[in-house]
Amino acid sequence: MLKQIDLPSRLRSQRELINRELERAIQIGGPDELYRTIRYSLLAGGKRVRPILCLTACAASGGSTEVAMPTAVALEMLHTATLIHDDLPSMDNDDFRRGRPTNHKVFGEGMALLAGDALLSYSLEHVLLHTDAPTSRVLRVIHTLLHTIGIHGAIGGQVIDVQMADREDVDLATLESMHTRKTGALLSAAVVTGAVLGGADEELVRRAESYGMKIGLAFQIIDDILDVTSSLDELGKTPHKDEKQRKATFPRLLGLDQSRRRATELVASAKQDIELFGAGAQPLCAIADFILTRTH
Ligand code: GRG
Repeated sequence: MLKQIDLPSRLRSQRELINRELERAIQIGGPDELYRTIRYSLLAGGKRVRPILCLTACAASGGSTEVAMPTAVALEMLHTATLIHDDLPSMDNDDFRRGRPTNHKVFGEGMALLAGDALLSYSLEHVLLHTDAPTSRVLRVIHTLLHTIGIHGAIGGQVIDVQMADREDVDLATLESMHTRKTGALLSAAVVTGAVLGGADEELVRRAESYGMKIGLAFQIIDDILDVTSSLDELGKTPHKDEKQRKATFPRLLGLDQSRRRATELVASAKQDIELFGAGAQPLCAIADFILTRTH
């Protein structure tokens, strides 16, 4: 019989560890204003789901926290870069993020753009400079991260998002394709890079990728649901934004109940994908369940 995991305290201690590492990783000098702009968004809280997934997948594959930490930190930098850019007036045009005014509201659009760019390039540099692992694994991590944010990942997904604005005829396939790129790809990359650094074989990496894509889409469905059902205090960002912008969302296309059912099915299927990890699957399953029950 497997020991039950105390997920809340595990998440809390991993978040603290990651926050300490982020604070350390970002002491890089450079222009003061850029440094302040980066810190403002990177150290503003956040659930740290992507780095936690990376550390957990690495441990499930037999690797150490140390070997995965530079990539875990890089994933949070990349995620923060996408949030800063996503909030810009030319994109989603948001005023609040992580419980405070968005980056461009405080530092202006130019600095916000540059902070995102700087996080993007520095994240990859950080992995290269600090990962103590075989070169082939480090190169695979770098390739996975680049692919994930590039044309076939977050940037490609954002293009679909921009093109979808004001369109009333968006179907479920287009919506899923966009979120697979925008949200699913980075969550999946977190699990894949963790597994690669932990020394998982190809079959396990494939399973990790499939699990990551499914929990990534479920994460986005819950995000859409929370936009309808939560408050600014709970979310740390503006609620009912999708409705106001007449955006295509899962609740709009499927309704709340059906959306929740779809997320539940995805999580159940993701958990099956990783059974091959044996005992190591348990914390990954607990994180998948957390994604369904999260309140912000
Ligand atoms: C390459 C810099 C760069 C950008 C690519 C702008 C853009 C193009 C993509 C946007 C991707 C994006 C922001 C998707 C939304 C993903 C999502 C559900 C974010 C919320 O994540 P949480 O809930 O946030 O984990 P916290 O604050 O907890 O970290």
